[in-house]
Amino acid sequence: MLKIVQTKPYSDQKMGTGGLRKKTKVMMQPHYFENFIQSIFNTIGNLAGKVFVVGGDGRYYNDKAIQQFIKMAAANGVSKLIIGQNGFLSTPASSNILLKYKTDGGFVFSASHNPGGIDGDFGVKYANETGGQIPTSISDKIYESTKQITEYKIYESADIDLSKIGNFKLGDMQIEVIDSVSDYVEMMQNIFDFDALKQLFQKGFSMKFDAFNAVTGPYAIRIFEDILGAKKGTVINSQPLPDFGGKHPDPNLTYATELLNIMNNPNSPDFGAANDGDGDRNMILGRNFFVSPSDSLAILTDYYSIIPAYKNGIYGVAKSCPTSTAVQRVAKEHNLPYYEVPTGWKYFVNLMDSKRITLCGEESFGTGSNHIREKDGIWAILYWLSIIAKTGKSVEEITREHWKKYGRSYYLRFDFEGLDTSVADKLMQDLEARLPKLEGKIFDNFEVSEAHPFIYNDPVDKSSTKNGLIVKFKDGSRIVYRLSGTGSSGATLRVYLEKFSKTELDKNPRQMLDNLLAIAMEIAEITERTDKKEADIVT
Ligand code: G16
Repeated sequence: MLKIVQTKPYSDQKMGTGGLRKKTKVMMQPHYFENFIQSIFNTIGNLAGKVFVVGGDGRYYNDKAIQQFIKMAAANGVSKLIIGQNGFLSTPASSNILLKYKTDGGFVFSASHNPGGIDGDFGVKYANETGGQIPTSISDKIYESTKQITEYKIYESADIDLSKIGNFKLGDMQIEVIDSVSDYVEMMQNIFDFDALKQLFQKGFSMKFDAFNAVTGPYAIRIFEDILGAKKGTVINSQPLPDFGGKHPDPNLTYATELLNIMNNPNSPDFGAANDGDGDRNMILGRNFFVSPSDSLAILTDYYSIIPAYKNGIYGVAKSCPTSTAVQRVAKEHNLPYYEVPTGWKYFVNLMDSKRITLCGEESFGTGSNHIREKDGIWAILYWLSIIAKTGKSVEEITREHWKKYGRSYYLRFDFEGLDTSVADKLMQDLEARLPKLEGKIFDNFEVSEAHPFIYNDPVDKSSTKNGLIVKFKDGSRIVYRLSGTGSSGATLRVYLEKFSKTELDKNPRQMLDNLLAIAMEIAEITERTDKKEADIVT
């Protein structure tokens, strides 16, 4: 039975860098989730004939949210939903299904790398027919709609059993429950040479993959263990759990401690990797060796010609502004068009759709290509394995060779977390106002060559976006400041540091960047304004 529920707006439903992300308990407030979904439906308009892909990363409240979503979609006149079995779909798998079956959009219920559970975070990522998350012009309209909502529509009915693959109906709406993994596997088989990868494992190559008890476990087991023949037990924490087993599913040097402990000893496997909660981020490790995401993008680009899907050439390459300049040097060497966009995968989508780029990546552990319109964690791992299979070299050897050829961008990100939003906003505003006066100033041995906000003019839709503040120095070093757009409360100031060296290739990044860190703290008056003497997280 169709029901119309009266509701009142919430004032805080503005999407950030990757959809709406909130504390789980905030999302569970009466009508909160429903208001947001109805606002998206209202913004889309006529839903007759529309088909959407739906899934999530298995975190707490996923099951309830998906059932509510199904009932609201039916009540709003959606024609069909394609849903991952048990409600599971990784973000890259969802983008693939969305494009493969030419649907009108996709919903992934995930707060990505943020912790799950009732005391953790919950989120909604919404992609449109491009396969990528919606541009700001649309998310602004949705936000306006959330501020005016008075009612939502929902079907009153029993829950749909999502454990069974097959076709179902709710009212006039069709529901197809699909295997969450098989379309994704087929796509990977079309990109990479699976026979070469099988041979690698046959030769005794060993690896560990940490799925953090989130959505990628079933994908990783199917691909690495069942198909490629990696040893059973290669995938750890493979069972998706509502609270991720208490783990923080953020693949970086701070949170992937279990995997780092496995990899940081002389008898470790040859290769280590992890994905985040919804499977779009990746971390790459060798034996006792970490590959920074910026270097990873540069190395993948350098080797594009060994990958079957890219061997005939790639359009170009892009990175987000705070990501290190390593890939820019590779683009120059290969004569590839090169772009720099604001933080947020959605900014790569126009460049892919207009055939300007094939590969792209970000410092925040995301790499991907135009096979879909999201970053893709398992894709990045298969790409690295392909390079290893082709060259017969270790992760460390491949990375050191890269530095030898191109020089090394020492790179780290410092996060100052839990800041009062007004303090953080004021810090950025005042810093922006001071930037013009910085040019020519000398701090320690560093002379400022440029200081300005990062402004991106999209070559396709002609929109203009300002995100982050850049201070560049004469020797090529850079500081980038920006506020995170993925937190669920308060503000996080991110300070990204990069120092390039052509000759010093074997230093400790922290030591190489220490002076620059002190300068970055001084320029932005971080301690005076936030009381923080050091960053909370360094990645
Ligand atoms: C999201 C976006 C990424 C972006 C990241 C940045 O990632 O999809 O493109 O790099 O946020 O986060 P922040 O604004 O906190 O720096 P995800 O994996 O959280 O969806």
